[in-house]
Amino acid sequence: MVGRRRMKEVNASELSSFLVLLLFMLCCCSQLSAAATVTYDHRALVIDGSRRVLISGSIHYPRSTPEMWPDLIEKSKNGGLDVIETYVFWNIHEPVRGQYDFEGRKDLVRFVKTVAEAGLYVHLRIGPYVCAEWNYGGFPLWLHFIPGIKFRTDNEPFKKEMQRFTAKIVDMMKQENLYASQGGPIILSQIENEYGNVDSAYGAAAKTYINWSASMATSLDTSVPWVMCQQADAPDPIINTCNGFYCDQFTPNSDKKPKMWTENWTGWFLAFGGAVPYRPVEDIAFAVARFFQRGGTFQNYYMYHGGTNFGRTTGGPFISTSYDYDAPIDEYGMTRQPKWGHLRDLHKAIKLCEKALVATDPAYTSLGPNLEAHVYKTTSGICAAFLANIGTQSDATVTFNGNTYHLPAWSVSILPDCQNVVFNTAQINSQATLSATKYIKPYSQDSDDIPESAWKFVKEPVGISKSSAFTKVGLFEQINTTADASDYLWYSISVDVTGNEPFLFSGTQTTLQVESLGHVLHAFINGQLEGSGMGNSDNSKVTLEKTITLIHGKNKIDLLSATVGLQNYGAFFDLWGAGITGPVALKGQNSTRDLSSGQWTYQIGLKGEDTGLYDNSGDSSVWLQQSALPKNQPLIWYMTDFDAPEGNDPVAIDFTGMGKGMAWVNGQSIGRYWPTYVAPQTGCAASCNYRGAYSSNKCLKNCGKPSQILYHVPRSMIQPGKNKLILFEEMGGNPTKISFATKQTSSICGHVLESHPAPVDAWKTAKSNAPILHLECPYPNQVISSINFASFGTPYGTCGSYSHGKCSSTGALATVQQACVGVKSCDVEVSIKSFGDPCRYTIKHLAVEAACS
Ligand SMILES: *[C@@H]1O[C@H](CO)[C@@H](O)[C@H](O)[C@H]1NC(C)=O
Ligand SMILES: *[C@@H]1O[C@H](CO)[C@@H](O)[C@H](O)[C@H]1NC(C)=O
Ligand SMILES: *[C@@H]1O[C@H](CO)[C@@H](O)[C@H](O)[C@H]1NC(C)=O
Ligand SMILES: CC(=O)N[C@H]1CO[C@H](CO)[C@@H](O)[C@@H]1O
Repeated sequence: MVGRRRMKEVNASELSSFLVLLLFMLCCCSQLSAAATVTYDHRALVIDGSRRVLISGSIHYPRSTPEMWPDLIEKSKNGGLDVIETYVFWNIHEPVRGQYDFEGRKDLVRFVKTVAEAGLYVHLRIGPYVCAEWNYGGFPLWLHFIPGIKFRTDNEPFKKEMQRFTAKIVDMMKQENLYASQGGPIILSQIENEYGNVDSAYGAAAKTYINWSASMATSLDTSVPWVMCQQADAPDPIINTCNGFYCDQFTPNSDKKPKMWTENWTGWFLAFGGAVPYRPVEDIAFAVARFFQRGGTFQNYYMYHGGTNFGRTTGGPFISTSYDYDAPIDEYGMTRQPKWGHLRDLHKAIKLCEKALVATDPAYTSLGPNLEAHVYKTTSGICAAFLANIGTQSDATVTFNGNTYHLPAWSVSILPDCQNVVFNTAQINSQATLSATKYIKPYSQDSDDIPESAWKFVKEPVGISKSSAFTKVGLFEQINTTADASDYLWYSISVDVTGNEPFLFSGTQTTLQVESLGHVLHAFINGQLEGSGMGNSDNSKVTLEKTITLIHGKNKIDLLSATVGLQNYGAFFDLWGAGITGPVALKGQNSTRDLSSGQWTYQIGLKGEDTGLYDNSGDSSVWLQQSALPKNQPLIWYMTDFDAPEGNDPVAIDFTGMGKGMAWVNGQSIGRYWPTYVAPQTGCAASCNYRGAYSSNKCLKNCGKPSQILYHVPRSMIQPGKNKLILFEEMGGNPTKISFATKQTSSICGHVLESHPAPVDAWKTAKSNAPILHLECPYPNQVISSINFASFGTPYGTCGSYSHGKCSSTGALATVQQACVGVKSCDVEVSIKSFGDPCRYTIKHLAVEAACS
């Protein structure tokens, strides 16, 4: 309307500049409409003719919900990412050959568009082998049954399917105009995945397969570069890239390709039965800074948000349902602090160096043993420097360009003007947070637990109960038999006993011996659970030996074998077996009866899986409600209603009391639960020294405790009012012990030394050089309500447990209260100017703990 009224008065030239402006605004407001060319040279990816320093992070779309995506991507953008990387998960998109599914969490196009709307780029790693701790590495199970197929090698049936799916995804992206050349966000794509780690096992065919993969991908004509990670011999024009905890020593296989890091592990994945791995942020920041110090221009965090393995998507065996990964955004979508903030500060510091980084290769000078300077300096005088102390023991003072700098051990300082330090990887300025798990009442306002009377149940029959069961001679491998249609396979046989059999001792006792490839085994004799066994993520095999008592006459032996995620990594991982391959025997003192080649009856899956118990879609009259709810008995389905938790905080279920099984909320699987699988007692340390090379078992916590007790229920799975929770309990548990919780940030903390650099934001604009302690409430409508601790001097401890040291300024609490209480965020200068000097000649620090409400 405004436009039309003005139109009368404007002349032609004004009109045309108005139109140009309009066009310009349209192009800038939506990344989807600005076409860009993407190429590369030896320094960097080149977008529209400019070399770029790009920070990327992995978010796997099916590991969260479409409702979570915008917030996760916004937090990634605020954390300083330019690119979101995701794999494409073939097996969820094509569960049956030729039948595609791109709905809900599988809506790849929506995910890519959500990233574009935030103004970020996408690195689409199609694979289609993805590893990713994902079931069967992302391959659909039906692939295994194609005659003559051999995975990931020069095999026609395999190549045909791989090409078909890759082309399908590329076409889909093209149709939606999602490639950069079409104005979309995709600037990079990946074919295959870490094949170089295993290719020697595939012999000469590996070489021809990789050449074929490269030319197949290139022929799809995406107009953006392709990469292969961990593939030293990636043929031109494919860029070979590095994956690992550190990639600074990596060089690409051609001086025409840039140094790119496609997987930097921000933490590590959790397995059922394992302790919880974490990676200190000082070490990740060190690894990233070292990468850019030594010539890198593109790096990706694996994972930036790990998320959840819903349903039966975990790889394995034994990958847990949580895929939190100790990532900068936690499983629930909350920023993990100070990891997220410290890396954000690092990204800002690196971006301040971008002009110098893209202009030239670094020049290296040694500043002493373990002390390195890399300088990016252009002829026009732009200069950026990275100073590193790669020693693990002692801090150092170095002289560089005539100035002296303090370099803590295992740290990098970034100098965007070759003079002033804006960031040191070991000096954290950003705030920490303490997150709390708040237990809530899920049922009614007067009851803490869901009362026993609110539970209904159905007993899953022991042994064969389905008409589709079949009998065969001998023991069959499980995955070949079930095609992974279910975790479960029953192996049943009956044995007649007269009492005189040589495999009996003391009456009708005998030893049942079962050997299984795993992953979990339950042995029932005449309907009773007699023993269970399970493997672990290192060795999935199970051996069960158990003295049992048989009866005269016919004895039923029902063995239930369960998988916990199919193998996703290693040469020929697709041929790993599972299930009971024998022997199965009854052993007496002198004589053994081998049942392995007997007549076995097989049942794939549970009866309740067939009749729709998990989403209550079948006959609801089968659910029983009795005064005595069966507890601690195997093979029970449970159902109850719960109230939608108030508010918007992320929701978790605490499965304390349960054994092992699967849970569904309103018909959607939130994954396998297994709170009884406890991590080993040893291997954890009270604290983890970030100095020195990291490895996946260096920093572990939670030893002797359940690997996973809390399970994420995304808000979008919960409806207002009543909600249905259904469980299948395999081993035995007490569902009345289950509790509900929400995840919250309970405190925010800062701990900054007066020797830290000033905030990177204040570069060149700050009035003083002093570092700043910045506090900010996590939610939009909150303000800082109280300061629970403040000390300037030598306080010690961590967020939630700070204590005053020998030296402490008396007015610190009042000063911080004055600056912070009642506002959403505050900045406090960490210097004697603000606090006075409680102890001269000592380096002082400010520690603050605050609450928001
Ligand atoms: C693979 O391609 C490279 C060039 O890209 C060539 O040198 C090599 O001989 C090829 N290898 C095979 C086994 O075809
Ligand atoms: C599965 O079946 C295929 C084809 O029948 C066979 O080659 C393979 O060895 C079987 N796998 C296992 C683990 O038994
Ligand atoms: C088993 O062997 C031992 C010694 O060889 C013998 O004494 C015993 O009677 C045998 N038991 C059975 C049940 O055959
Ligand atoms: C070589 C190696 O261990 N690669 C792993 C890197 O990390 C990703 C994600 O955890 C795994 O999928 C790879 O197997």
